Amino acid sequence: MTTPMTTPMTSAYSGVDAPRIPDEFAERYRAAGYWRGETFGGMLRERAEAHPDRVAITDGDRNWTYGELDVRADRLAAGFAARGITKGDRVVVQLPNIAEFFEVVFALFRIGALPVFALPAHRETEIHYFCEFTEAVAYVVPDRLGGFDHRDLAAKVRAEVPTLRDVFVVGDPGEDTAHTALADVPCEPVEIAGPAPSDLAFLQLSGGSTGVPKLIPRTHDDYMYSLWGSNELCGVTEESVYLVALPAAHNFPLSSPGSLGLLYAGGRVVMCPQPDPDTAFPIIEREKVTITGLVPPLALVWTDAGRTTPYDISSLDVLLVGGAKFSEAAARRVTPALGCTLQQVFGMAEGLVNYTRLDDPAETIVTTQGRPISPDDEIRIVDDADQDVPDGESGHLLTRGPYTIRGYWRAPEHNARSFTADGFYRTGDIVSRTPTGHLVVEGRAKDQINRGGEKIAPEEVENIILGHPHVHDVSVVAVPDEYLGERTLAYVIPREDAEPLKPVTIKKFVRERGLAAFKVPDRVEFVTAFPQTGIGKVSKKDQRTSAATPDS
Ligand code: OOB
Repeated sequence: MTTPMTTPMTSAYSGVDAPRIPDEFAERYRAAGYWRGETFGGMLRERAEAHPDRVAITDGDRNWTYGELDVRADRLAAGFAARGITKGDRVVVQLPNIAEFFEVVFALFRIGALPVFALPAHRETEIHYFCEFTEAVAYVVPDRLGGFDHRDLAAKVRAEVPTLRDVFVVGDPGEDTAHTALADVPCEPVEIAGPAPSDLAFLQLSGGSTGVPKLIPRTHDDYMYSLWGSNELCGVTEESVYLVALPAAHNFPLSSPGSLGLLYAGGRVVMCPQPDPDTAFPIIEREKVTITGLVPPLALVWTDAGRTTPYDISSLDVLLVGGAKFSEAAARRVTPALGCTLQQVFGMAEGLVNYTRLDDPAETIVTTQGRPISPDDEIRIVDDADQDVPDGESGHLLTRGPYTIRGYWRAPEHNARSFTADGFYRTGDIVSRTPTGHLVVEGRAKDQINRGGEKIAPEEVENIILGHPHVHDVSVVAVPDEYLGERTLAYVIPREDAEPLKPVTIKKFVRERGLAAFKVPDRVEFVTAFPQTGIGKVSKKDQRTSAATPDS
């Protein structure tokens, strides 16, 4: 076995690929104690040394202790390094909720290579883009998932993206390399120059409102603060047991406080393969889960099931709900049905996370989306001209702070629009603030659809549909939906000489182009023209209104 010697580098992330938090702010955040100078690799090592035999990850019948996870991450880091993966390299990771997710990402963290967190639902269009845009050197996949063969997808993408040297498979590798084979290869101990705390740790995906998802560069320092800051507000201790019910790679189950928060606290992370109550409730009973996070549609399903479930879910203390607006009526039902405290969370992969506090009055918990983690999270609520609105009024939410990015990765033009000159991130959310400083999400200014917490950039779907030979024009909008909050509707203008089109033809076309299933329009309607705004742009507002009106 090899144990990589990890020597933390002092050279910090230079900021060539994305604007970094300016030095004067970084100094302030360090002096305030937010940035503790830790790295993910070092954090795991410390926990493993402090309590090697405590269980870190439970996945079915498998229980990996902190000691075991640490050794596994080391071995795999040595294997990755032996394949030429080095600090700063990008590796697209697309794994489901399995223990190996942590083995892989901690191995990459140790090296200082950057995981690019793809979701299991992503397909060829997205994966090709992530690999090509980040010039990824490797792609880590499961063998098959839900009837889909990720090795076939990997083979296609590898043929198209020259930088992609390796595909590593968790499971049956087929013609690629098993991740276990990597860890088994005997090799000389390798000297790995690990990352510095101010270096990038990974690239997270933005929900996006443009044709392609933007990549979010997070550093060890800043992300680690969001973890321990969340732990304090969510009551996480080494006794806590967190259920990863949402896709593990998403920012919410990863860090709010999520699996990484739990590992930071020395608690236990339990993997849940599917988030439905029939799968999750028996796991909660068996593993005595104390805390988990859900998007609103799932919270509704859990609340309904909780009233009559035969399983004992009384260990559950805290249910976090976020990712999309949780209606007040639904929020009121959580505690009576599930017997736990509701904590609303309004966060974003770009940084800022707001929580209702566990000891907030019940009314605050059900009517607001919480307040920021940090006293140094700066919040501005402004009108269309960037002027601050009076307290209590709605406006655009701008934010800057110790764990919010100053720019996307390799996207200078987009950054000029998404950030103010003095570094505030334009969240695209419309909010108001209560006298206690709690935020209430009132709406959204960005052209994005929030389908039960899954974000869809209409432009990305429109670009695909425009590729259909019989389509003249298309506009994708949100339609209100009782269960998901919003669903998607594609208004399509067929070409004049087109063969008659059916909704199913368009949906099939989008699916075949290799887009995640949640982005396939729920409804397709054919029209002869789009409503226009005064200056001749497509009026999505009018389209949304007519879509929301029955029998329009
Ligand atoms: C979370 O992160 P993202 O990056 O997938 O999406 C961020 C966006 C926000 O800008 C907002 O538009 C929406 O999702 N959102 C909410 C919300 N939480 C997120 N809108 C209304 N109410 C809420 N409670 O979704 C995310 C990241 C960390 C923790 C929780 C959620």
